[in-house]
Amino acid sequence: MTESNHRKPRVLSGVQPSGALHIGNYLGALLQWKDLQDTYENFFCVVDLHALTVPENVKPAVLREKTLEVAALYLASGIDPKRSTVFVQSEVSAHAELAWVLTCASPLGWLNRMTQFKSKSESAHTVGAGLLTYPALMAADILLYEADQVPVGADQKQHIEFARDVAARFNELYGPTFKLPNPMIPPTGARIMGLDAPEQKMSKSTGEKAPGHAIGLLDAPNAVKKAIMRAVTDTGSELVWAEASPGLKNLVSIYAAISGETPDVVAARYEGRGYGYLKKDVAEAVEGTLAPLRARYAEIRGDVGYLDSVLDAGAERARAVADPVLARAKIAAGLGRTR
Ligand code: AQP
Repeated sequence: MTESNHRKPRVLSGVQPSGALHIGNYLGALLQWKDLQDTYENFFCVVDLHALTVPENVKPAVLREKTLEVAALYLASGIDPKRSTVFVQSEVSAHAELAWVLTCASPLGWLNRMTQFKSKSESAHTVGAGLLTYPALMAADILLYEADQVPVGADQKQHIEFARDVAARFNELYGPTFKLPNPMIPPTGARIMGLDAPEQKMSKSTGEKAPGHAIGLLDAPNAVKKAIMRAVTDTGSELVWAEASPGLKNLVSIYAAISGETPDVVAARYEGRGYGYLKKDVAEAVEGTLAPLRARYAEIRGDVGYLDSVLDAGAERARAVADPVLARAKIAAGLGRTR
């Protein structure tokens, strides 16, 4: 842990290639990643091992394609591979190896308490063990890079607290080994709700099944507009911010996260006006963000070999950081013959 005193602080984050990325993933995660690139040393991975936790949801050929899609969306969102290390989690074997070591250090009670496990296991056809031990894999992702900060949406806060707790437990069991990470959650856009059901978080997996739930980053302009214009609000017709329903608050949050204003400032402009004005402006703001992103995405996917070269170089850089940390953890735990 000594070299960490001499380097830029580090950031690690990732997205699962478990479906089509949506505006919540963008506003909660990707948008903040982009702005961290000059201040931090950044590691952004496509966490494909996590996408296996509900295997029925992602067929192998789809997983391969989604992995490339997510990586290309990172770059299209402004992640610069010269300043940030972009890689695929399963191509750096230290993640799976450390995940086992941390799974063994994870009390079952802690895993059982995770709200994401509870909600995902309710809807899963068969509940795989990986769904339960997912936070230990996520802890491995973070701890391998000695990340200082983990920029995520609000739903991942509990998993980062778990990573801190398991790191502290490992350090207690085997001596100081891991640095404890901190969550970095944006003030606005950290929890974008489903457009069809604003009491539920917008999620990739629900978006795959329910049209009108999510705004996909690669959705066609008319689909984006339609989803926003049809977003569930309430039976009123003019905005009264003090009494706004979850659906209206969600639309205002989306606008505020894109414009960089606070929700109160945005809402003040629409106070007493019909919901249609707000929806129309949200649709324009979202399209203003997505149009250039889609164009850049098409360029990246059209440049044969470019994405592979970025991911090959990223995996190599990631291994150079992760492998020594894994080796240190294995020695600390008494694994293998090296002292
Ligand atoms: N609705 C959301 N609002 C704000 N941020 C969100 N994130 C997810 N949903 C929202 C953030 O996006 C990043 C990537 O998430 P993930 O792929 O690791 O998994 P997740 O949090 O479980 O995301 P989804 O979209 O709900 O996917 P599925 O349906 O596959 O589980 C994280 O930083 C997350 O906080």
